[in-house]
Amino acid sequence: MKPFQYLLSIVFLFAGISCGMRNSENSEVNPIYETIISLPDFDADSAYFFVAKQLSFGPRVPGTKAHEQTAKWLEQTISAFADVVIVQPFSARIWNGQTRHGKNIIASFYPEKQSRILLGAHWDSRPNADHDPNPDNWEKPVPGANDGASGVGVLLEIARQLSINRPNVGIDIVFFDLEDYGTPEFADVSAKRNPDTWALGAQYWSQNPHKPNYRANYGILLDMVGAANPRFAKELISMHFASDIVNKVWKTAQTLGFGYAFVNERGGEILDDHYYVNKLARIPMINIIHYDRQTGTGFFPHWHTVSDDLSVIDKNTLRIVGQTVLAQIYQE
Ligand code: AHN
Ligand code: ZN
Repeated sequence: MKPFQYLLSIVFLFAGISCGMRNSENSEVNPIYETIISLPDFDADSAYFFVAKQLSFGPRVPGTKAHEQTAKWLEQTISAFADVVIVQPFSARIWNGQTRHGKNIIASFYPEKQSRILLGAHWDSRPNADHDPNPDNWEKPVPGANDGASGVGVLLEIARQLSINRPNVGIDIVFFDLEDYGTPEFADVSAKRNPDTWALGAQYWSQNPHKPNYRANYGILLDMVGAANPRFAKELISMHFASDIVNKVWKTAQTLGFGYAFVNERGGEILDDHYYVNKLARIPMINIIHYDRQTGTGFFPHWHTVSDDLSVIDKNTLRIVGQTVLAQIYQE
């Protein structure tokens, strides 16, 4: 894996000089007119490998051996890239009153820097494929290739890039656990009334950050960022708490040529890890999440089915999301 670099040149053209740059004798361009930002090249093959590796353990359902093995591998892998890694164990009550044990995994880069960006994704997979067209599959786990592993895969590749190229800001990557243990569709109505059964790891971290008084300028959550034909509309909880960040990140994506996916449209209101980070930790965090009204569920076609496996992953989708987040980080 070569640390490819390319230059993103943003040339500010001012009225009056826009037609005057062809003069060969007087060809020195005033450097203030040209900002050159060196932008690392996101490696989608590397991100894809990280997604495939997560799936190789089996569904990362809390309480299973696959979950335990994945936690170990995640900690090991990100430790090779980060300055500090903290594993945060916690217990949480799930929708039916039972207890589950989870682990948030937090990796910090340049921990001495005051100015910080928080990146997140959930690493657990859902125990119930309750949106599968076949009811026999509702009690089966979701492989969670797009729903979970895609965001983690993109962030692991970003972690690798951060170990090679030093940004101006500090970065914290949080892999949230127990995002996807929310009340299943087949539960009775009274159980479904409690919205706080989702994002249990993010709820815990937001009330117990890995560092006391932890602050970040803003956060970006990645959820379902690996399926084909991606459509990232501006999610409404993100717009409520951090519209300036949403608009900034979408503009970055559009500048890179990814406007076909990062559309200037309002999405749904999606209760996800970022909601609790905004509400409880009071850190403005946005969610980049595949949202598509056409599919019925609002999400990608295989959402919460047994078919959310490696075959749904599109390397180009991983690339455009990863490159967008990298561009945002290295512009700060
Ligand atoms: C709800 O369905 C309430 N929230 C979706 C959050 C989610 C589930 N993200 C991935 N899986
Ligand atoms: Zn899910």
